[in-house]
Amino acid sequence: PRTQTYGARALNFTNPTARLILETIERKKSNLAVSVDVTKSNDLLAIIKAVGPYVCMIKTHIDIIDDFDFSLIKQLQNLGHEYDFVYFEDRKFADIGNTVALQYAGGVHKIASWAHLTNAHPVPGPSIIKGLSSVGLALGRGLLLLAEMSTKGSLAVGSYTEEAVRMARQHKDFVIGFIAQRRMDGIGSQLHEDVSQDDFLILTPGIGLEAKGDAMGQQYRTPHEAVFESGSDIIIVGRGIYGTDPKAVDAIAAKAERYMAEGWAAYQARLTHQK
Ligand code: UP6
Repeated sequence: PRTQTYGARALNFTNPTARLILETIERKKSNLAVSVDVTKSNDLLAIIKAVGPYVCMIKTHIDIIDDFDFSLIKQLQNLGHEYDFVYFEDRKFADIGNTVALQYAGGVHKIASWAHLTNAHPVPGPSIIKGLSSVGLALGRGLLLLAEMSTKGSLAVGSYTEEAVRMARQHKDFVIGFIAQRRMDGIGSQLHEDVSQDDFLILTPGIGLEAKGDAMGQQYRTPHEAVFESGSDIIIVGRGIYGTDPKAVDAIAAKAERYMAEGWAAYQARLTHQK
């Protein structure tokens, strides 16, 4: 997968969301996901409009919206169709199967009804996948496991990361990839299982061209480091794009275009250069 095109890799998956993501990346020539972590609906919508042309994916934290009303979802979906991207709700589920199924299907946000993709911490074990897939699989949704985190002192390392890969391999119909800082292929081969047919999407947060981190433990690497050196498939960029002023939409669009270009150049370099 490291040296296969996104378009060709669509055939490695049966999950419709995985295929949709890979086809969208190929169509738009963008492996950029923008994480829009703002608290007002209007800012969220305005930023999505500004970055829409440059992204394959918008990542949300829908539970931080102060003025949330379910009518926002229809507006998000309209933008998704207009600009041709998918939604990833970064919910980071972490509870027992029964509870996560309720959280995923219901509550105020009804995540499964609109988010193509969501994610879960592997900490409860395989039952969390069972719970979420009981809701999402029939809807054609996809799940990522958090195999690693971008933060200083993360506990998601070593055997924890390995077990996340093992869990994913047993549920390939629904688990389509990982939140991680690098490809997990090497780990797969340490499991003493046949991993030759594996393909998982690697989505990498903690990406920034200017800052090296923030005051709360976040750590940044560049698109080139993530995609070319570490084999990541999708770069997730938040504050590096919408920065300090969520109203400056022209500057936000220009930054998105720059990250898109960097991410794509790193991918093209990866296809042609052996590391
Ligand atoms: N995120 C990380 N690191 C992880 C997992 N998720 O930063 O390991 C998420 C955060 C935030 C985004 O919840 O929404 O990615 C990163 O935002 P930033 O680019 O503004 O730092």
